[in-house]
Parts: sequence; C-alpha cells; structure tokens
Amino acid sequence: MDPDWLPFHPEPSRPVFRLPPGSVDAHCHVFGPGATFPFAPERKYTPCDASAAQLFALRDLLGFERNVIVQATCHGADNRALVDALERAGGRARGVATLREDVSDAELRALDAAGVRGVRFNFVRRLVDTTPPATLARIAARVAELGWHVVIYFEAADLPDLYGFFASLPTTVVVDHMGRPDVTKPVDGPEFQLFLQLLEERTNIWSKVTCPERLSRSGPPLYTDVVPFARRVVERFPDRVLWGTDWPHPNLKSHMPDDGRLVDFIPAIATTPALQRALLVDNPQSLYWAR
Ligand code: 0GY
Repeated sequence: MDPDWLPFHPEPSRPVFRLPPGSVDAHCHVFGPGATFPFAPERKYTPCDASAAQLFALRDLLGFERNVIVQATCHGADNRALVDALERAGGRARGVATLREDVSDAELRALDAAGVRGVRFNFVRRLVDTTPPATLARIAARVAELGWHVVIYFEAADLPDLYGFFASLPTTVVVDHMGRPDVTKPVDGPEFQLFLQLLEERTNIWSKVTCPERLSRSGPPLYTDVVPFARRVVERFPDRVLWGTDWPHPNLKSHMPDDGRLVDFIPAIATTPALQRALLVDNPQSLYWAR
C-alpha cells in the first residue's frame, strides 16, 4: 500500500444509534485482496486490502442488513473483486461497476446477474483519467436498457461545466457525497445552491449524504460543519437520498473515522424516524432491490 495510506479503523465501536431494521450501507468498497484480485495498472493509489469478509463483519457490527458495494478506482474497470464480493453476500449486496465502452452485452448481463445495478462515472481528476462525455453517454444508454442507474462522482467546483451533461442522463442518477461541497462556504451560497438546483430541476437525480469525514474541516466526531449541508438535502429530497459508510475510506489523510461514530452522525442529518427510514431502508431498497 502507499506509504501514507491510512488503513481502516481496526476496532470500530458499536453505534449508539440503532439503525432501523432493513438498513442498507449504500456506499462502501472492497479492495482486493491484491494477491487474488490485482489492483489496476492505471490506478492512482494503492490501498490496503479490505476484503468482503471484513466488510460483512462491519455490516453486522454496525447493524446494517445489506450493502451496496461501489467499484473503487484502484480496480479500474476490472470488476472481479466486486463480483466476488456480491457472490459471497448471498443476495445481501448489490453493486455499482465501472465500465469501458468495449464491454460486451454478455458481460453486462453477467454483471446484472451478479447483482450490479449501476455504473459509476468518475470526474475526480486525482482518481481517474477523464473519459469524454460522449463515451459516457453511450454507456449510459446501454445500461438504461438493463434498468440500471448512473452514479456520478465530481468536485463542486466542476459542477458548472458538468451540469448540462448530468441533466441529460437518461437514467436515475445518484451523486456521490453531495457533489463534494466546500463546507467552508455558506450552505445558501451559489456553489451549493447550484447543486440543489440540479436536484430540484431533475427529479431523476438522487444524492448520497455521505462522507462527513471527507468533507469536514471541523473534524470528528461531530463533523458540525457538514451537518447543515446534509440536513438540507435530506429535508428537501427525502425520497432521493442514500447513506453509506464509505468503508474502507480510501485516501483519507487527516484521520480515520470510527465507523460506529459515523453511524451516530446519521440522526444529526436525518432528524426524525420517518426521514431515517426513508434514507436507510426505503430509498436503497427501491433503487437496488426492486428485483
Ligand atoms: C470514495 C471516495 C474516494 C475514492 C474512490 O473509487 C475510489 O477510488 O471513490 C476519494 O478518494 O475521494 O467515495 O470512496
């Protein structure tokens, strides 16, 4: 692994907040193990191993019933580690893959059969070399036929340039980590308002209200500066939000969160049982377990 890599918390605590029955950790990853599933040559980082068994142990400790496993960029478009994890999950996990345009229809069908329900388009330049929007549009059209959705990951500063492309996507679209707002700027300022406008205008666009540990400047365990942003999204779009741990937390530099304390952050952003149930149970169930 990279010399400055922070491994995931070795002994996360059991959350104080009791997750509602049927809760889904809708954003997490597996890494390798590298000896079985080598990392991609084009990767921008080399992580520690983080296996499916370790992910499922965390799921049980925290009180989740299911996972949505998102292909991490360190595996490129080689989705074998993801598929292996889905097969080990016994129906309790769904996946979001990375695809190249040359993916065959047979490969798409096999991914679908394994439990993949989405493709991720990544626009974060420190993580990937960019793919032209025209190529992504062709991939989106193909996965639309399978009933999949598109997950998009980008930095807030890039939204003005990408807005038109995102608004043109034909599927349900899920934004990772609220479009990575700069939480030192006001929640009512133009940058975050543009993100809210995207969700207001396009009712097919959802958001993960994830990663306070990634966005916060004020830090753990309360991540106070992230709360107004996430709460705004949850309250305005209660039927289009998802939550996940982001375990094993790639590329964190300031600290590694205790995953139990991250779960305890949820009631600060989803403040009623109805909002919590939508966020943790109903929304992910309808998007990932409709079939
Ligand atoms: C995240 C965030 C990051 C990494 C990846 O696929 C990835 O490598 O998503 C990041 O470095 O911000 O969602 O896990």
